[in-house]
Amino acid sequence: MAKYNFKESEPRWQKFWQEQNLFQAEQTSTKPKKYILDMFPYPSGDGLHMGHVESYTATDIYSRYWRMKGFNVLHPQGWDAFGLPAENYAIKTGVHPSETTKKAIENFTRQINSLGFSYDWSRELNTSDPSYYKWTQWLFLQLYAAGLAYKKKAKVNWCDSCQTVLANEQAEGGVCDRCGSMVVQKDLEQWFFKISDFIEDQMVAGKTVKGLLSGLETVDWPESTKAAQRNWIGRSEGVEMDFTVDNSDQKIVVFTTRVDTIFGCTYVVLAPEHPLVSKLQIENSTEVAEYLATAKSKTELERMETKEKTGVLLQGVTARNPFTGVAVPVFVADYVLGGYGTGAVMAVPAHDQRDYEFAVKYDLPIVEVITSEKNIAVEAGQAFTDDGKLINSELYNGLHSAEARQKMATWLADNQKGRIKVNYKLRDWLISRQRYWGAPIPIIYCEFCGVVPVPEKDLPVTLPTDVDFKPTGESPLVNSEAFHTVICPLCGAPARRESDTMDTFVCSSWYYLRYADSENAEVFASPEALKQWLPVDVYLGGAEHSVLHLLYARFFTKALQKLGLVEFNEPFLMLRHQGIILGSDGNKMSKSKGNVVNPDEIAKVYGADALRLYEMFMGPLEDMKPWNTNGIVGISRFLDRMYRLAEKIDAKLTQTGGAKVQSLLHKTIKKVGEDIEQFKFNTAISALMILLNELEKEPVIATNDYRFLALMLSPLAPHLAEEMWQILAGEGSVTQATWPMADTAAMQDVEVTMVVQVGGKVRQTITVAAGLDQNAIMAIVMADEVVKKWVEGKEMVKIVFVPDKLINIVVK
Ligand code: ANZ
Ligand code: ZN
Repeated sequence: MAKYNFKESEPRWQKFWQEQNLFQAEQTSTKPKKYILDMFPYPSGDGLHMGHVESYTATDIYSRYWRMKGFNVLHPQGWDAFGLPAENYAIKTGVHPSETTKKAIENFTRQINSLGFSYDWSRELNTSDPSYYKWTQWLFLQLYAAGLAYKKKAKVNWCDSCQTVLANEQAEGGVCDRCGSMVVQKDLEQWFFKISDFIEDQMVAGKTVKGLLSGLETVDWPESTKAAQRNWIGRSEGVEMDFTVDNSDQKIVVFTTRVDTIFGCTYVVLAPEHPLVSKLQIENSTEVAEYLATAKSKTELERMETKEKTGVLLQGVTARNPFTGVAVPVFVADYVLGGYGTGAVMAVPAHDQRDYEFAVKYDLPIVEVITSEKNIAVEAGQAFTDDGKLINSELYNGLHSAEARQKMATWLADNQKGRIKVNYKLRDWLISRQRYWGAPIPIIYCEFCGVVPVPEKDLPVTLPTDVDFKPTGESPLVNSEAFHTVICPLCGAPARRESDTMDTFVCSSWYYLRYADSENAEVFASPEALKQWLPVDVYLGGAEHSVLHLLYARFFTKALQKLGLVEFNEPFLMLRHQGIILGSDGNKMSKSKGNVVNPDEIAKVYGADALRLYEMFMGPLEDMKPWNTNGIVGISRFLDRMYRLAEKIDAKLTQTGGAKVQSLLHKTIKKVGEDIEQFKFNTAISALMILLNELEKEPVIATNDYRFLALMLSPLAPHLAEEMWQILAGEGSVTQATWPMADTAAMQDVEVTMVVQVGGKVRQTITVAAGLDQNAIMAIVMADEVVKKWVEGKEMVKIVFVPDKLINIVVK
């Protein structure tokens, strides 16, 4: 038998699958459904990388497996096609982003098909296609009508190099997540989505719409991803309380999570942005004005960094502690942020590190009010920030922090000096971008009518082609005549179009809905199609999307549920991440390091099946793993040995080997199925390797047992499996065959070795069929010459029997 020729076989099967349309989800079906989704790729000019191959192989195995288990599987693919790289390329070269994108998609499609992934291409979508972004715009209008999309002037993250604003999530750590430049703050009119409305549960028409926090409890996601989302939302429970300002009718409202430390408050701090700073009677107003000017030039990150704290005392201003009535000084300091809580804090230097540093620098009193066993507070040169027992706190002395917080909150409420308050770090989602290659925001500004939504019948608002790509800080759309010549849909006066486009994350926040009904020209997806397929059963993608994309998609689903457009609350019931594949040198694959392995080249040398299997065999799916080209050689040999086992097929034989081989075979069938269901592909493959080793020891192989191998390999190495199926003259395609059932009877351990004791002493061991009962074992044992000798002439008092392990005959 010749060596397995993947070069000839793989393209042939790929063509066959496509011609037979084998992977199209059934529109009507009595089978149970499974919606298995990959995070769709941005079609970059670089083509597929090994990480794509890893996750697409995993979902492909999973999809093929569930099809064989009798499920109606939806496994679509599409393109997250808008975005900056194509536009930046256009700026450099003048090639229109739509052309670059089209080329990249062609290349991606060729690569994906060459690896044998079983996508339902009939539902392919492209976010930059007007037939798709028409619905992105339509959904924007629904959010706008419901008050969930709004425009406001705000301090926003601005990237000077990308010449656009960024969402908070794209400017983490104060750097642009696109280009790495420092982000600056600018005051600009921008569009926002009210993601903050969906943090907690809400009642809508008698039904609960679960929020971004509690919804997490209903999904099967990695704990670390749930934690990242909770952390980003940053729910914080505390109180707001009022410090009255002496000789004034003003009060300073502070937010604190540690009201239990109130007796240790020795001063109050306002953020530079706080409106009271300009309203209070300040004696040193020139000094304060200078300080405000320097604070203004700093970014939020610079302000939060634990560098030396700065601030200015507001001379002539004092405020009263609501509990003690004691007057404390008031500072303005930029370590307090204007955009969080109330923009004012009560400072407790003994128990808050930032306050401590500030107090030391400005020589302010430090009063301890919480103790622990080891009282390390001030002596150690830092604040004691844990909970503990209250001291120096009048009638609250002796209480534990948690108890004191409750009692104090009640006292504040009873005396109308404060209230329980929950704050969140999450800010509304800034979605407008001053760029070209995105979905235009469907809004018209009229001199007479104000902000006018584009009427539905005029959607999509398509991107013009007469644009110049040089970034100017305004969208390139601003300068397009064609785009702007518009009349107000309400009054008919000449009007102006919104020239910003939407963040590409808007497009990817709802694409999983569109796959249910991607051709529909009447609605974004019909209610029937949504009911048939959604929510997504299994979603796979990189852990780097733990916050941005996944949070936005969850928000969209919840908003659409509130609007009655979908009937579910969470878009992705089960989520898994694939680990990063490193270069063979252990570093992240990158062009600059020269350690990039190109899937095309590997597939050319070893075949698609070998590449697929190798990536799955490298280790647990979610782990970070270094590439090793030697590893794939072993895999390709394994595939060839599987194929050539056919040489030993004996058509007359009904089963291969004895009961031991059969037991291993059926155990393997069980294990491979269970492992695939749990995304444990590496252990599924090693089980098949063990089985192959055993089968190779047999002189002849039964047809039916070779058939089992073809079936088990079908999800994993689909091309080879088809070839093996052909050798067996199997019907049609193995991908349409039914997943084999393990025979539990055959799986039993066929023989066991038992210990025979007489009077508690080991006298013999016997090898017998597994599962025999006490009577059967006694019959065997009593016929044994050695045992006979030990019991002869004695009275049997008792028999101790442990099935398959031991029999002890107690004699007198
Ligand atoms: C007094 C206090 C005493 C505090 C103590 C902490 C420890 P999270 O958990 O992040 O919500 N804070 C409130 N608003 C702030 C602002 N705009 N800028 C900077 N800091 C602000 O933290 C809440 C705590 O952060 C609040 O509780 C407040 O300091 C501070 F021993 O109040 B605390
Ligand atoms: Zn008008």
